[in-house]
Amino acid sequence: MQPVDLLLLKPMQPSVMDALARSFTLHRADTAPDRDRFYAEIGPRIRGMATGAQAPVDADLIARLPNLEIVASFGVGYDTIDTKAAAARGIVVTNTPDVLTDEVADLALGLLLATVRQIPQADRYLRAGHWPKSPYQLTATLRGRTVGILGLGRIGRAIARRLEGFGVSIAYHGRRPQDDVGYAYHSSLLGLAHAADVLMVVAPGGPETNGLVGAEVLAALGPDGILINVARGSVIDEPALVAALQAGTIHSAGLDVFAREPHVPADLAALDHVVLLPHVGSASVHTRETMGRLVVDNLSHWFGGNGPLTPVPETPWAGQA
Ligand code: 8YV
Repeated sequence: MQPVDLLLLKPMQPSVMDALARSFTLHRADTAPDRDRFYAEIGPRIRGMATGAQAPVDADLIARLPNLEIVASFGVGYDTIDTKAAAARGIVVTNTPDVLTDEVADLALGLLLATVRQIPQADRYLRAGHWPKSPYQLTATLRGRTVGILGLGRIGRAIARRLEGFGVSIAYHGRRPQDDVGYAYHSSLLGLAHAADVLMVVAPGGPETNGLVGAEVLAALGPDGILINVARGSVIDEPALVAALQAGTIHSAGLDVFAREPHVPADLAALDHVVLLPHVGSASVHTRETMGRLVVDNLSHWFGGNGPLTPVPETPWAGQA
């Protein structure tokens, strides 16, 4: 049997490329000299796609692939994939949930501690040789804080479980209260921001959450407030955040994600009271390898006739019970 033709918009990590190349015929869109010609020639042969969050899969692209059956995405968030256009054609989209939950939750806690206690700043201070002259300045504290979690999904819950060990109060906002947790529920984000002095953003990206954390929410968080974002940059109104940080209407921020990655606004990078990371939430060797295996396994299962392993809810497939 002929191997299935698979489209890649960009190269993926070497272990994934090797595993895919063993089972599929790979076609790279990014190295094609003439994109239109590439899609005209190769498009009809493509039955599967492996992709990551950096390359959007929009309705136009989907339309160029008339025999596409599955899009296997590397990552839990799939806001760059037009799942509506995929569902309309019966195309299954898969993501990589669960396997990165603990890794991202660990990073979120690290980022929170780094931001409150100024760990990177203190490191910079030591390396600059300032310590012999005077001790590092005293910092804010996590003691006595209420952490408000925006989005109590899998990762939000893993963060909350870790926070329990830190002795802070935990509250959350989401579409609905969840019966099996004892944390305080707020039916509005503004209510949560008033009640909390740390806002931990873990909500998915996409049109529904675009700019959700704006000037009003930041003002409600208050001058001691700390914003942590490990979700998507789009959830935050970035110019409003920069303005709040510059004016001191919030205390600080720890950000792993940005609105236009890998570009970080110069105004943000110029501030010393923020901790900025280059989207590394899931980026350990262990977790990225596990995510990569799940991408490959989703494709192998599908083309082996066994259905997808981790389809997203927006794209039910014909064989689903
Ligand atoms: C990855 C992520 O950085 O899973 C996600 O949604 O944002 C990260 O784990 C990204 O998807 C890698 O391309």
